Amino acid sequence: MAPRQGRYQPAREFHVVVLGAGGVGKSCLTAQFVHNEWIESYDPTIEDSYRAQVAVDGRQVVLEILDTAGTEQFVAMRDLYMKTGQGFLLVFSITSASSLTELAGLRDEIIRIKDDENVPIVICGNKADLEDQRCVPRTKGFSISQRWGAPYYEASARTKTNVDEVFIDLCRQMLRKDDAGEGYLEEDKEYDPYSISYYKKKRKQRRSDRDRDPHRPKCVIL
Ligand SMILES: Nc1nc2c(ncn2[C@@H]2O[C@H](COP(=O)(O)OP(=O)(O)OP(=O)(O)O)[C@@H](O)[C@H]2O)c(=O)[nH]1
Ligand SMILES: [Mg+2]
Repeated sequence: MAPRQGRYQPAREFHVVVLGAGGVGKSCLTAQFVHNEWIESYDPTIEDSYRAQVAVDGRQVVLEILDTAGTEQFVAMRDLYMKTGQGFLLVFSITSASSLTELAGLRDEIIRIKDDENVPIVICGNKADLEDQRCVPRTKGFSISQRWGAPYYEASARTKTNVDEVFIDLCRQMLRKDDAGEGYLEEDKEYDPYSISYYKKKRKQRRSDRDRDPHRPKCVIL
């Protein structure tokens, strides 16, 4: 690992969870990002994990990527991986309106389980190469992105369009969050681990910091 500005910077390690309905392309996006390969066949996932190392703005990041099952059958495992996940890639297919609808429930669950409205999330409208089969207008993805405060990318695992970009965006969000810390610092004079109002105040503060952030989520289209 190269030292940066004369200082040794260890690689940061983050847990990423790829979520979305069955068949939207979660495994294909992951395979393109991790192995640069395109998978034509459909083999429903139970659960797979991958490790990948990437350089983000000159910093080394190691990702532990959990490729989850789109089928409801394995919902019981969700709580656990939502707890461990630090960044979430919410995938739908632009050819399926219901796959987008499903994401709302997943996002609610993430926020509830992590008890944090500022969890790093990227919304990914996959299969953008199938424009002639599009069922979800770009504007719909954009308005959800605005509402959730999470960036929206249209991607194609088939043509490897915006695949690296979605993972890199997630890395940037996780790095930013990690650099900023959670704000629950012992040095903080008001710190009280048993006070609900303390946590509420901190959450409000984080929200207004996010609003002032010049790197606020954006909508990326092809
Ligand atoms: N045209 C096109 N097909 C895609 C794309 N991404 C995935 N597919 C196809 O869609 C099918 C399902 O892809 P998967 O990546 O296995 O879907 P998944 O979301 O992992 O599905 P589950 O594991 O069942 O949740 C496969 O046949 C892929 O070849 C894409 O960007 N464009
Ligand atoms: Mg899969």
